[in-house]
Formats: sequence, C-alpha cells, structure tokens
Amino acid sequence: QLATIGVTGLAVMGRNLARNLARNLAPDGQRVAVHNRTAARTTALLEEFGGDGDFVGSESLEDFVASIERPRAIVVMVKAGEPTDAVLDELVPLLDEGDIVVDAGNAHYTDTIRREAALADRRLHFVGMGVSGGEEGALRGPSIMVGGSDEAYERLGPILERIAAQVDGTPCCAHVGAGGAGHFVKMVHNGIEYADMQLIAESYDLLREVAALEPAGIAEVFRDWNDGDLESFLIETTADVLTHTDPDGTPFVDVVRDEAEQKGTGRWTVQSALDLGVPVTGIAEATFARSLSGHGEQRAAARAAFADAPAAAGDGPGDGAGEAFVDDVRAALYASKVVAYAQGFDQLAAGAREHGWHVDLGQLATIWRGGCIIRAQFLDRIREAYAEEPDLTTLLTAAYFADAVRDGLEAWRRVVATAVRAGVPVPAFSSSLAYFDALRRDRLPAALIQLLRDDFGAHTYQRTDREGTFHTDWAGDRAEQRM
Ligand code: NBP
Repeated sequence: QLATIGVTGLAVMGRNLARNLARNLAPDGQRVAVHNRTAARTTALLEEFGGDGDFVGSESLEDFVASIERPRAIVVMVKAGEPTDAVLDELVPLLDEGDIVVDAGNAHYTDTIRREAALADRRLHFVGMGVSGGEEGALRGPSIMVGGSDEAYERLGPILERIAAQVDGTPCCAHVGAGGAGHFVKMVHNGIEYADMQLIAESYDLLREVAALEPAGIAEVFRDWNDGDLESFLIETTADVLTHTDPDGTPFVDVVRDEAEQKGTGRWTVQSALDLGVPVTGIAEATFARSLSGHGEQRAAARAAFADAPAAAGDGPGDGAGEAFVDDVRAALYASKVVAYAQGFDQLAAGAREHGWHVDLGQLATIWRGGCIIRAQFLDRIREAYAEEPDLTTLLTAAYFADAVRDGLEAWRRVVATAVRAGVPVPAFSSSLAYFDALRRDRLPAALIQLLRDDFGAHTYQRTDREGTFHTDWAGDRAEQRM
C-alpha cells in the first residue's frame, strides 16, 4: 500500500512531524513515507517510534518517491537555505506533474517565492509552510501557516488540520495565501515572539533592579500575572524558568551567560519591515537588544569606562519597590505588548498588500492561539477585534486595546521614567511608548525634517493649507515656488 504523504529530513522537527502524521493517519489505515539523507535517522525512527503509526521507510530518495501515492505530497523538513535547495535539486527530477512539495523548514519567504516559481515551471506545486511550536509542537500539534495554491491546500488541508493544535475545536492551521505567504507570516510571528520575550526580559530586569525582588519572587509575580489578561505560554514559562536553581541553590538565571543568540528570523522581520516602510520598533529593539548583549568586548569596555557614573540620586536600584510598582510594570508590559502586536500586524497587512496575498489577520490570531510560542489569551482579543472590524487601521484603536492602553498609560510613563532614572535599559518599553505618543500626536516634528531636506537637497514639501508640491529658494530670496 502506498503512503498518503512523505517526509524527508528526519532530524528532530521532521521526525516529530512524521510521528504526528503517522498517529493521525493510522486510524484511517493510511501510511507515512519517511526518508533522510543519512539512513541511520530513518532506521532510528522506525526502531524507536515505529509503533506510532504505519511508516514506510526508504533508504534512497527514488524508493521514497515511489512509495507515495500520486499526486504525491512530500514534506521537506531540512535545514533552511542551501540544504533545502540541495534536496529540491535531487527530488524534483523524480516527481510527476501535479505533485506537491512542501517546505516545512524556516525558509526565508523570498526563497520560497523563488522556489515556487521554479517548480511551477515544471507543473509542480510548491508549498511554503510555516510550522510553529518547536519540537514539542511538531509532535503534539503545531500552529501551521500554509502558503501555496488552492489546489495544493485542498489536498493537504484536511491532513494538516488534523495534525495541528486544536483550540476550542478549531484547528490552528490555515491557508494564508499563495507561495511565500506561509513563510512570511511565520517570519513575522517569530519577530513578534522576539518582541514578546524582550518585553518580558525588561519586566524581569525592572522587578529585580528597581523593585529588588529575587528571581523566585519574580517567578511569583509572573505566575500571578498569568492569571490575568497577560496569560500566555511565555509568561508561564518565565515563571517556571525563574524558579529553577543550580545544584548549589544559585538562581539559574544568574548562572547562564547574558548573551542572547538568534537564528535570524527577527533580523529578517526587521529587514522586511524596513523595505515595506512599516515601523516595527518593538521587534527591532528586541533584535538589537540581542545583538547588543553579544558584544561582550564593548560591554566590558563601557563597564570599565563608566564604572563611576551613578544612576540618578534617589532613584537607584532598590528604590521604587513595592506592590504599586509591580502593578505598574504589569500595565506597562501589557501596553507595550499591544504596540508590538499592532506593529507586527501592520507588517503582515503591508506584506500581504505588497505581494497580493489575501492574509486574513483575524484568522491568523485564531491559529496562533495554540501550538505556537506566542500562544496567549491576548490573541483571542485580537481575533475579536478583527471580527468586529475587519479593516481595522491599527490594533491600537480597537476598543478593547484602546481601553487597556488608556488605563495603563500613566503606569507606562511612570515605569519608563523610573527605568531611565535608575539606568535600567528598557528599549522595548520606551520605544513602544514613543511610538504610541508619536502616533497620537497632532503635529510631528516631521515638518522640520521636510524643511531641512528642502533646504539642503531641494527635496520639496507639501503645505497644510494648499494642495501641491513646493520648494523654497533657501539660498536665494526665499521665494516659494509651486513645483
Ligand atoms: P536541522 O535544521 O538541524 O537540519 C537537519 C536535517 O537537514 C537533517 O535531516 C539533515 O540530514 C538534513 N540535511 C542537511 Br543539514 N543538509 C542536507 C542536504 N544537503 N541534503 C539532504 N538533507 C540535508 O533540523 P531540525 O532542527 O529538525 O529543523 C528542520 C527545519 O525546521 C529547519 O528549517 C529549521 O529551521 C526548522 N525548525 C523549526 C522550528 C520551529 O519551531 N518551527 C524549530 C526548529 C527548527 P542528515 O541527517 O543526513 O544530516
């Protein structure tokens, strides 16, 4: 009997996805073909987890392809970049018209657009599939963002919706658009995850440095927050990791080197946002904060050079403690999070417009409620906001979020001001507040920037009182000309 679907690339993600597929397809008597460049991984999967379902293992790619029913559905789950192209180069000549190749790795969406075009020339469907939730998600139910043709989704959708996480009976899987849409959406999802984590890290830093709480006490605070509207996987996980200690009792967070690594999706999100002209300050600050943490030499030099520069008197670490401050941080975290998500959703909308994808933002919030790292109660509020007003200009003005920001505004300002005086860096908190203040401002100093540009570069400007484009002869008689 031929397999319904195949998976090639059986490192941790591919293996878990194959097991998830096998478990869900076995009750219907369907099989899952598996293959890996190094055959030992295939053998190990069959030996250790063969009982999960009905697998067909192959050593060669030819046998693997031959073991799948046509039109074939083949999931490629290998390292993103060159390895994916290497697999496609080998795989494509073995396929037949109408077959579907799914790239489930973390590809850059522009690579996906390129690959889709190349495979379309050979009458093959190429699907770029964003899979969120790490190895546990892949095994037990990820959030799945599918980019590809309608035809491909008709064939794959029913299978993917079965293996995805389920929330309130709704699968966390959606067809988000053509070609690169799935990987684009997954990229921005990861960018939002960067912002979310940075905001949590800044909250922790403030609670520790300003409120003088110990990690175990901060864990309690996060546990408490997790009972309210901040309830989310990341808040819960923060509480959990902060309770962990080294064998000698030292808080584990003090044992780990304070240099945050990154695999690149935050950077990609910011690069794309710059191209699209969307200010994603929360994601950008989060990405830069990780970079800064890795500059050990500069940090050491600055520490040495400014060892004697104190934080403002009276507002040093330890001051401003107390329950009121803890609650202020909670409000500031929530408001900053609203901004970071509003910005991320702006980027999703802009990317969809740019590429002609019909990304349904409310549906995205729905499928991120389960399976993925940013899963949170919060996403239900976003889903409701788009259900009420599908063409929402910005999430910030949706009634629920507008109320939350308005209610938290004074606390947000107090927290940022306290952090600045105490010398605790809060780039994501403060840039989110600056974004908010800029967005709601009557007049921005951008008018002055326009004048400077016109003065030194004759870049022209527009007036508030008349239509048209103008230039002033700054070096001469200062006469104004309509251009
Ligand atoms: P890796 O990203 O570590 O890739 C290892 C796999 O790629 C192995 O199966 C390896 O085969 C295969 N491979 C490589 Br490397 N070069 C190859 C080539 N030239 N030809 C054929 N196969 C090749 O695996 P992973 O950690 O399971 O991640 C898989 C994908 O999922 C990646 O794109 C990753 O970014 C993504 N990912 C997603 C999440 C998430 O949360 N969604 C988490 C982690 C990873 P071998 O066994 O023969 O060396």
